[in-house]
Amino acid sequence: MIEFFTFGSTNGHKVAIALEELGFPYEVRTVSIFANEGHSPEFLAVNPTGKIPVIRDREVDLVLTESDAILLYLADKAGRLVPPSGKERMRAIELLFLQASLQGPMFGQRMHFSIFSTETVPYGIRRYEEQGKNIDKLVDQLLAGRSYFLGAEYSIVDIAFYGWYFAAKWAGFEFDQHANLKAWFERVGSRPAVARGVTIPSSLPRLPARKRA
Ligand SMILES: N[C@@H](CCC(=O)N[C@@H](CS)C(=O)NCC(=O)O)C(=O)O
Repeated sequence: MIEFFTFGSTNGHKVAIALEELGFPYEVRTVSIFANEGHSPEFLAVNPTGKIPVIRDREVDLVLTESDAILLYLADKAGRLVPPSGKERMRAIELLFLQASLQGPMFGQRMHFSIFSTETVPYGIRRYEEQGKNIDKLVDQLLAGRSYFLGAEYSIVDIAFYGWYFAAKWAGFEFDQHANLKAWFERVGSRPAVARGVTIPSSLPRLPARKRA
């Protein structure tokens, strides 16, 4: 059994989608970020960063943090949704690093400055909205001539990128002018496991109005 510490937010939804796709039995432990439960002594003992998602795989006594590391672990455990070896596997890992080091942090800062910040900081809004647009352009190029990031096969790379695109759309950051990205977003979103995953343990919250620089 897998214990899944999560919340209704982007990085949690990525892991929820993977668990639903792969069909592992799991138990949800909701950690409310809004109530600061991630910083309780009990949760900090599980993950010192205070962040979700985290899984505990009781079968092998493993606690794992970082959403993309968790996606890779679950896909390897199931033997599905990631190439098992060779150049294709390295490409998948390269794209997971790209997601975790570029799309996640930049979209996260954009969400912070344009939506959640209690102050209006025009430089922060401009910088991260610009970064977001550059990433949309890059992702559109990466998806040119292919249905999914790795080609014809849906994989955990799609799940990794989908989490933040789902939140971007929710927050009103449009990317429909990029035809490859738009078609991929709809293709991935039409999967039943994806539709379920973005509601586990709850949907994204209603957001404050978007700020303008
Ligand atoms: N790099 C981490 C980021 C995790 C993350 O930022 N989680 C957010 C929710 S989506 C969180 O727990 N925020 C609460 C906090 O930072 O205190 C991952 O990919 O898992």
